[in-house]
Amino acid sequence: MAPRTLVMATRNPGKVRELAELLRDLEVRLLSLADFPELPEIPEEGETFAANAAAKALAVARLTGLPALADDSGLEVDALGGWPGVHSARYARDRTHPAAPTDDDNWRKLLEEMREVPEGRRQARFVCEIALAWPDGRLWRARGECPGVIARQPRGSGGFGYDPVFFLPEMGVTMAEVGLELKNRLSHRAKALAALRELLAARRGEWEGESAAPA
Ligand code: ITT
Repeated sequence: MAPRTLVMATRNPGKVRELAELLRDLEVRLLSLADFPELPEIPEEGETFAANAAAKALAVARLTGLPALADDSGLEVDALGGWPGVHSARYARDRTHPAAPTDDDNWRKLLEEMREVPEGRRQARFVCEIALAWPDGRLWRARGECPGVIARQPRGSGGFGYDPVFFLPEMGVTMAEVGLELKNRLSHRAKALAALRELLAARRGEWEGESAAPA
């Protein structure tokens, strides 16, 4: 029987680390875009997480001929009208930072934008849309959210992206302080993947026999 393989359609090493751990129990060979250096950049021009995740998963499935799992995610901050949202990865890009900003550039800009926002109005949520595409164009998707508030100072060194400034009030720590195991129990990514696995388990007959069996 051919090896069952799934491509994680991402170039973000933080996502690869978390997804690989979340999918560890599956009998699936996991690849990521690091294994396909020749693939072109896939433009993320959608206005929603769902549209971007679907576009990434479908493009990578078509280009590799393998089932592909994409994650489009970001941070929605109420006081900023939902920004940075789908712009999260490029939030700090401007004339002085024309190249891809680093995670630190992005959260520093966020703290600056939030400087005048009082306690009690700093609610935010991480959002993750997961899309799983087959090379023939079939697509499955699911969403997960994780609520929190924007801290005033960064804390912690785990995770990636905005984790150091994303405070979890019930736990009294930032997402960068909880460690991979706990993050993978409460994060937006973990919830989206759990929802996808439930969907796939409920509709097993529709994909069984494919080259990846993510349920
Ligand atoms: P790929 O498109 O290659 O997957 P990317 O980093 O460009 O990588 P997105 O367009 O989905 O991915 O942007 C996601 C951004 O949202 C990411 O760069 C972080 O800034 C932020 N983000 C998403 N999930 C996060 C998490 O779990 N913790 C902290 N920040 C997160």
